[in-house]
Amino acid sequence: MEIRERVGERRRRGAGAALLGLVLIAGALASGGGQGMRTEDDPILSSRAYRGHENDRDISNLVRAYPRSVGTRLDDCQTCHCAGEVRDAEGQPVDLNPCDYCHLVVHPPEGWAQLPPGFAATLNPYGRAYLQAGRSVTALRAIDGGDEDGDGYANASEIAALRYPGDPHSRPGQPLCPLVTVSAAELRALPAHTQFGLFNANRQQFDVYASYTGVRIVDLLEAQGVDLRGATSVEILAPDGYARSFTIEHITEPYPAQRFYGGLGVADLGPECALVRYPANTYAYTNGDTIRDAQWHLLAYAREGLPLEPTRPDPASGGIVGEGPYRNIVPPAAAEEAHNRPDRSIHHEPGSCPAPEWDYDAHRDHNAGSMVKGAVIIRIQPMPDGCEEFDIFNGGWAMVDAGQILIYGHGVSAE
Ligand SMILES: [Ca+2]
Ligand SMILES: [Ca+2]
Ligand SMILES: [Ca+2]
Repeated sequence: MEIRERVGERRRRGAGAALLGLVLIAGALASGGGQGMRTEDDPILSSRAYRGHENDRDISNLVRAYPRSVGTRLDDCQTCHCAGEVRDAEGQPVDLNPCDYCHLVVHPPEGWAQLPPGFAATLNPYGRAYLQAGRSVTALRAIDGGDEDGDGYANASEIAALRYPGDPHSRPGQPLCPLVTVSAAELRALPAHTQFGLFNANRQQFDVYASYTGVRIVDLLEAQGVDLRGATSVEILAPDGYARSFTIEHITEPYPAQRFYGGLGVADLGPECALVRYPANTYAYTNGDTIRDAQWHLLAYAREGLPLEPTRPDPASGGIVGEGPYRNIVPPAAAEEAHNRPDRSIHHEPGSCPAPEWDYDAHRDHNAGSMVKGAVIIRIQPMPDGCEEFDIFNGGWAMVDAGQILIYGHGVSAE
């Protein structure tokens, strides 16, 4: 499922710009590695665990100019990059967070319109000023006194208060937006739902069938008194900066029934040509069977009946390991059933294996990427005016450790 927010009327919110996905973009604020201790003599480097940018130049400049920003919410791409609205293949407006918006420059979806024409178009006013001033530590200092986003606060004042200098909805002195905290015990007290289904990956050799247990997100929101009337999207965020956006329908309505596709594992096609990993228990389904479980957007806490391994940063790879304590489960949802089947990796040479009908197909719903490992925040757009959102970069990993979920945004009242 791609990120889609079919919304008639929307406003660009500061918090909307805070939605972060994986970031691959040259020239974007880059991710550093690890969160080790540093000494006076060490160069100040970004603390972001997620690696993916071409280089660390811009984020290193920011944290050198403003050492207190290391490891804060400012130590990230959205300090200089903006969200954006585009049109999907059906002409519907789609609101994208800064990462997904910037990715369109490299990976423009077929038939989409109003895409950013280049990286420069993905910069917010602060990012543009930095670029124009020379894209250096000196450049950042030179624009210290400016108010690029026009919210009445100088860039340096905003940065000192850990607010976004390129986003007028983020301002020093704002209170935290109303939020609710859901404990592990509270989550497990809600009705549990188990569903078996497909994880279709783009790049990995293997797609996976697995059984996840958790709480339907719609049930979780209802139990917390969240009023979804007027909401324009629901976003799932993790502390490593990964986030995905979903339409309200993706939360409140069931997904299409799934079929089971057997005979695609190593035992069937050999180690080179196999494309699916099956769990020990496949519930006696045979190829083509309809899976009995109703398919919903879940917040899962168990896989094959076992608690999910907590997510943690892996400095060696720059990525993460684990997937828990919570992960949102998003079933395939293409309109055509044939697009909800597994396929081989995008890196697989087409036609080089038997059963080429299972070779990579861009039309299939590669739903695995929509499932956020280490999900700790459910944010509902549009964000209310005049308040600041929770700082996931400082507080997110502690929530992973505690097994907590935070919910905030549109329709959320304080606890
Ligand atoms: Ca400002
Ligand atoms: Ca601001
Ligand atoms: Ca696949």
